[in-house]
Amino acid sequence: MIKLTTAGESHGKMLVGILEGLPSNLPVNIEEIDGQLALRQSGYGRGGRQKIETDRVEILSGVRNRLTLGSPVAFCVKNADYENWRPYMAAEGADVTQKTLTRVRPGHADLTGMLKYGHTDARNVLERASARETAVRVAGGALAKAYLKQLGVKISGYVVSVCGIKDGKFHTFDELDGAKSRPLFMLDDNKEKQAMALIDKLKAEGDTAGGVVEIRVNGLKSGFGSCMRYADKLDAVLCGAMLSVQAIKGAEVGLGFACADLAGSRVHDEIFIKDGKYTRNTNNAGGIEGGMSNGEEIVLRAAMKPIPTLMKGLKTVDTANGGACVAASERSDVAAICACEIVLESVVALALADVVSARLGGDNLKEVKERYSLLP
Ligand code: EPS
Repeated sequence: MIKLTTAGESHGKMLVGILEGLPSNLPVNIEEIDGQLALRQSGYGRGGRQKIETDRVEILSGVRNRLTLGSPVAFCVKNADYENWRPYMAAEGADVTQKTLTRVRPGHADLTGMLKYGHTDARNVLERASARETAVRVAGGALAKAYLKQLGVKISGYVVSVCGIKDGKFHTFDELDGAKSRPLFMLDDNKEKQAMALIDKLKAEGDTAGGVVEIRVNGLKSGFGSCMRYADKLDAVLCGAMLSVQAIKGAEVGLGFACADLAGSRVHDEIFIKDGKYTRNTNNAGGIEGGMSNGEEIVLRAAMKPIPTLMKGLKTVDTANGGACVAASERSDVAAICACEIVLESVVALALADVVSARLGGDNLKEVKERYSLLP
């Protein structure tokens, strides 16, 4: 079992992760983790906070001389903004009469969290609900990717659409890498320019945008997941992981929602045999049949809602006095779809690493690789 636990508030001292279950002797490349963290901070449409932060991972335990020990890997990503927030956030004593938020934002965790946890200040909710938490999921995800890479399993993706501006083309797995050097991680130059212009317009209007991200898993052998236990169905596990990411409201596999509108003959991938190997000419199933990987590329898509902090503010209620008002906003990202893409790759890597290790077991990397190599 490979499991990540995270802790930390957006303007607290740091974010912390503990990743349990990695085998020993897995090479750990800190520069690679930092590279993923930098990608998570990149992308057109980000707000002022990213100018303050330069995220770096610090490994606290579980790794010696760039190799895992088999013990839990603990790590942190510090919040540079904590220096500005220490007087209001410090555990040892803070002024909680300042930086309060009661003009609760529609679409954020503010109101529901206040009611659930018994707070009169949404600050106590939003600090943890913030997508800042995803920084340590990306650090953990980089370790999960390193584990999967040892088995020849690679994860990549790109931004399919931003606020309805959609790249309708198919891209091969090898083409996806090119997305990371582009301003919106889109592969269609023309659509990306249109999306950037739309982000500029929304920014001027004090509004925000979401989008759709596609994640692909390449090189996974068949048989991961289960058709026997519903909770272990690979599609449920991977979509659940994606839906755990802040702002994700939809998830699909392969043709996804589109398959509901088509006849069976246009949906199911016919099976052939070539040189003694089963093949398919299409991949509408997105690499998962009966809750198990079928050896084809896994194709996942997730929909990110627009960020709920709008500079123009939506109508809401001030919980301090019950009066109608405009929701709070100090600064906001207009779009964080690139960050979302990296985070989705990371959570898919973490969930898949867990599925793989549940099937293979193995205390050291050699054992894991030998067991994987024995699978058909
Ligand atoms: C977030 C609000 C913004 C984002 C933040 C998520 O932060 P702030 O309130 O400091 O301006 O920038 O995301 C990050 C800090 C990050 O690193 O991704 C929210 O409310 O969810």
